[in-house]
Amino acid sequence: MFRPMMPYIWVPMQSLFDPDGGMEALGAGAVLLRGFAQAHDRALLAAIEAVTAKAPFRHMTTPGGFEMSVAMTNCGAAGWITDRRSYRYTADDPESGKPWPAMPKLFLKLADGAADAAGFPGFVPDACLINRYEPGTRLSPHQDRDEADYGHPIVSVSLGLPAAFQFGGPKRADPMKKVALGHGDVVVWGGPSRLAHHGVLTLKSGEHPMTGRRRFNLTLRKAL
Ligand code: MD6
Ligand code: FE
Repeated sequence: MFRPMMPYIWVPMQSLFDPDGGMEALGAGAVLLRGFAQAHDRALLAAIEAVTAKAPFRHMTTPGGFEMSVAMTNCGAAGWITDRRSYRYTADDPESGKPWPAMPKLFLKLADGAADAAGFPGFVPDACLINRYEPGTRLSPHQDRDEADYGHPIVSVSLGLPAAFQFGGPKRADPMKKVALGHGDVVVWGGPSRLAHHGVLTLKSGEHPMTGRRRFNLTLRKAL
């Protein structure tokens, strides 16, 4: 079957996850699927609760010695961590010494559905980083480059308070566009955008009916 390679020539498709068919191109290979995860919000939040009961949120330290304001945990065969040594993926949660909790089936289903809608069929992530933002926290611009194969896309799911997401290019100096990510929004990127710089500006104060004063982000990757 013919699969178009570039998002800007794609015709928006309907799917179970995306009744409105809302699709916006952020760049070559990068698509924002507005509200794609909304119908599953309750189940996603319950799955986050179940994961964090086993692997609680924590503030990790960068190799440069800074504590991250965003709290993080993981599920899946591999989990992304940072400490004084390096940024890397581990099979075990360093806090417990036990394997990261299993990836919930719903995460796999959502990741595959979103990647497929964005033109990357057959995406099977083995790592899900879960980020928790509170008002005043931010994530400085970075590239996701600790994965073995940049041929796989990344699927990112936002829940709760809205965030201003910055999306740039492969060079740090490339201009960044700002895009609002709200509850249920999903971003998929790969191909020419896989190494785009991106970040999250300081979360504004607010109250979300389902998450209170918090934003959650799931970043699903094929790391190994
Ligand atoms: C966030 N997201 O939205 C942070 N990385 O809270 C990311 O760092 C990210 O959304 C790679 C691909 C998609 C992302
Ligand atoms: Fe990232």
